[in-house]
Amino acid sequence: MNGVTEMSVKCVIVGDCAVGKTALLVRFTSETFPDTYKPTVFENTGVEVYMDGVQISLGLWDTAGNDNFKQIRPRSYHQADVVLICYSVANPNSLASIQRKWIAEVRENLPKVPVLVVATQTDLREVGVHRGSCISPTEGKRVAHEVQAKGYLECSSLSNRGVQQVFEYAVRTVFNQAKKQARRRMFSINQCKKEPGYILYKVAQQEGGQRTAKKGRKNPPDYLHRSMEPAHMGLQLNPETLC
Ligand SMILES: Nc1nc2c(ncn2[C@@H]2O[C@H](COP(=O)(O)OP(=O)(O)O)[C@@H](O)[C@H]2O)c(=O)[nH]1
Ligand SMILES: [Mg+2]
Repeated sequence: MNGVTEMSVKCVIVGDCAVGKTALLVRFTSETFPDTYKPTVFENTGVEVYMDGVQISLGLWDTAGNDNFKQIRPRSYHQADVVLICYSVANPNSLASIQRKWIAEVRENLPKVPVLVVATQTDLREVGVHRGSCISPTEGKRVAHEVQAKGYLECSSLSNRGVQQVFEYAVRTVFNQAKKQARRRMFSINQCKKEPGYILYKVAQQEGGQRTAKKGRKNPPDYLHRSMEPAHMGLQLNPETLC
């Protein structure tokens, strides 16, 4: 390999409560679907991935959507490279929240960082009580366009559709941004191939296809390990108000 071939990408995931943010991250990082609902306060994890021959430490920052955690979220936004704003196709309020709340909060903290709008729980278009009343891709794309998102993706963590593509798109977006701005803490952008036919490999898959959590986390940088417990922040938390 010539020159620098590593970079780090910090990806933050936000959106209303229960739209499936945590399930999306769990599906991507461990290739399972969490079968119990566990409210998120503030968590981050990291995976090593490859794209276009560049090794990427992809930091994934989960957040709690509840407004009780508004004061915590700026810590998640700090130095983010890309933000995923999620809504559930079965929950119109969660789509409205993107325009009413999320884009303003993200822009206040990260005026220039690329944002992607991610539609979750798309399996509910086909089964269950919401079938027939779910939000269409056209409507989701319209909102993404209005908030000037860099992209619109759809996925289902339950049926494992579109999940990998969400993170490929996120990393590619950061690549493109880095190429354009030739900026900060990254790497020699000349190492980045120009053709769009990128492929994102997790290290686990690159190294022989055995899926173990360990293989997917090869020496992530420090910040990927850091976990911020609410107790450390002097916050009084009521478990019933978490999401
Ligand atoms: N049908 C369906 N349910 C999902 C999907 N993703 C998450 N859920 C469910 O939605 C609820 C909230 O998920 P969670 O990931 O905790 O949402 P968060 O609050 O946004 O992190 C849980 O009961 C999940 O089982 C999905 O892709 N399809
Ligand atoms: Mg969560």
